[in-house]
Amino acid sequence: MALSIGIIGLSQSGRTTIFQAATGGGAASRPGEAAHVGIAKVPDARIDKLCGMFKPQKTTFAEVKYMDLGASVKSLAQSGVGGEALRELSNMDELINVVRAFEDDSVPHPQLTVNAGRDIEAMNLELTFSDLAILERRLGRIEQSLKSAKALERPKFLAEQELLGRLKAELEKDVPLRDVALDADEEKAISGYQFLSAKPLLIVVNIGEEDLSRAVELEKEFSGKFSGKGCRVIAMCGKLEAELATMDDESAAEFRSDYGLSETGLARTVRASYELLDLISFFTVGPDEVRAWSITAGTPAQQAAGKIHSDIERGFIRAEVVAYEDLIRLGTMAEAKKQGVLRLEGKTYIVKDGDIAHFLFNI
Ligand SMILES: Nc1nc2c(ncn2[C@@H]2O[C@H](COP(=O)(O)OP(=O)(O)O)[C@@H](O)[C@H]2O)c(=O)[nH]1
Ligand SMILES: [Mg+2]
Repeated sequence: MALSIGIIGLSQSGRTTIFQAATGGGAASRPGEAAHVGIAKVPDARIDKLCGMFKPQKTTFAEVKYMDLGASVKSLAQSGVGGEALRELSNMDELINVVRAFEDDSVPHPQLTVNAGRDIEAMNLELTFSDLAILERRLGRIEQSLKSAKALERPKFLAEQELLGRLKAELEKDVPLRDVALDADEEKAISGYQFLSAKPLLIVVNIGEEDLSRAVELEKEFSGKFSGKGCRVIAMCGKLEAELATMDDESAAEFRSDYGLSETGLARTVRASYELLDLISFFTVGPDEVRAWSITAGTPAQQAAGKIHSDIERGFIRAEVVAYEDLIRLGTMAEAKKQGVLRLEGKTYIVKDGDIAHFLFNI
């Protein structure tokens, strides 16, 4: 299943502009749905190289699903029957907060003035507020349950009450839950709540074209102030990215180099998203298809094989693995084999970013 990323932010901050740049402008809203959903291919130069080598009939990039929610968290909580939109947001793997830093008199700002730092803090507060409301409701219910709970059930409720109470105290100090140290059991105990402030957050500072020459500097400045565990900041010009996304590759590259940009905004966004989620890619190759697969760093080979098909995971025998750099250096699979860099790995082998894998299985 594709990784899903929810785009939030104040209105007129450039959410739709960036969403359209990310999905090549081709995203259509699904009928009956307020939010726009679009799939973006995860750009990866290694796939292009592998395609040159294997000339496959089909090329499949990893994919990311973006959802432009078209609202801030607060308005999501207030609108929507029974918080439907908020629930949708809480199902995302990651959030992107688009923050306006561009000056443009023709685009009204809901806060009247442009102040990216203020808006970042305001959205962080919206996330912690939303979580606080969920926590308080749950704590109220636990209290009710404790009144009539049987002796055997009490420890479970009391443990949850203690944990949620601790989280509540942090939220009240405006600390997002991703900053709270929890052990594995506690993580598991709260995972069902899908707390928004616990999700990885990518802050995209949407700068104006006139600030492009200072993009790196601005990114550093905002990163220093706002990045942290599970939270990163990148700066880009949404409007320029959206324009470049509609051009053919050659002209876009020319424009890009004029502006001193080496990579597309999408590539940077996706890479940052990947890093936040601790995702890596491995590849399968052949004349039929060259394909990228996303897994969490640290995934063992057998489980990685399950990404391709549950049968391969079930009947896993071993994996033939070669590192991307080795294959490119040697030019062919046959040469990789001859030079001894094509390895046989067992089910507990930890798959690395860029591994080219072929799984042998038997069912
Ligand atoms: N000057 C300038 N305008 C932008 C930029 N990004 C978005 N806009 C404009 O700001 C307005 C609001 O953008 P939109 O993406 O619809 O914002 P949303 O409400 O967050 O979805 C549109 O008129 C965009 O063209 C930018 O980087 N620079
Ligand atoms: Mg919009």
